[in-house]
Amino acid sequence: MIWTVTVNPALDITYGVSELRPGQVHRVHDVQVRPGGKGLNVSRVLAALEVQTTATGFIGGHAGDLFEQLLGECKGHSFIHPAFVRTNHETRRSVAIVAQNEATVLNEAGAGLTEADFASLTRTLSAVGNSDVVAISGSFPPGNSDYLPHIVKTVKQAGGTCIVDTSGPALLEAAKAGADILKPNHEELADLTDSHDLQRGIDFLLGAGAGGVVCSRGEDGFVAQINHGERVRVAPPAVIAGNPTGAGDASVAALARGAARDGLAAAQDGTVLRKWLVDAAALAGAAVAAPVAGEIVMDVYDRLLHAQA
Ligand code: TA6
Repeated sequence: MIWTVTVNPALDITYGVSELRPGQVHRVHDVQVRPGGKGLNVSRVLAALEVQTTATGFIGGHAGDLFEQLLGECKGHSFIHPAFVRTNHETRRSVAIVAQNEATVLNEAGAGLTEADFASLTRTLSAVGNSDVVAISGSFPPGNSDYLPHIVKTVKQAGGTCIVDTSGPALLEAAKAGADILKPNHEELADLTDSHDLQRGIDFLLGAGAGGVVCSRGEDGFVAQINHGERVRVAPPAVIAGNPTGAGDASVAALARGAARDGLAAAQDGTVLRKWLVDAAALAGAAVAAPVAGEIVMDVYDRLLHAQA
């Protein structure tokens, strides 16, 4: 089973405008509302590929009720087993304003969670099995990022494979806790090591305890290394125009599916890791082609996948 953990999910509101002019009044020509957050978007992309996942994290309040309702109605919902922990805090919103193939994203911080909330999540994750893959993706509410290492250790103690997509100090803490794959983007990696030398960043996180690092570089694709295995670079075969929000989530979906199918150790072999990254590049491009985060355009996915064959 693949699990996704979204500690800070969001009601994703996507506004389409013809042009974004700060300080001006805009007429929104399209509104989309979806259950979002990086981890749930991983589940939604995998659902589009008919891969079952269990989605957990925290939801609450009226926004949490709407989140739950929309999750039950979204494309592929039958492939997503919801196991969210209800809290007293209102689920936040994330607004993406899309104009001329560019997204301006406004992410609310989310409400702080309690020890009891995280104890409930730990109980939920006690069902993780030793062949399961767990993707922990997205931000943590203010004051809660210290819980990330605990979640990583809970997954590892259950024998699961842990993929973490986060940023800032939490990235290093996840490495120290033994996360199996970290998926920073190149800016997040540069911030961590104060250097644009990506290999230096990868070596730093591997040395800190991470099992592997997959660094996403937008239109330049990925550079990755699992343990002391071969370093692999993959560039997408084409640049897709569209809404870039959710592309990173789609790449995490590819890594989770690869790890569940082949096992983490197999990706020390550059051939296997390249297969994962080619899939990640194709899914990321298919996500950009979709109007909202968490969805993919299958025709674009197929075209990008076969262009790299
Ligand atoms: O990557 C896109 C997205 O998942 C949006 O759906 C929105 O929920 C946002 O990112 C949340 O990002 P954050 O880093 O705040 O968890």
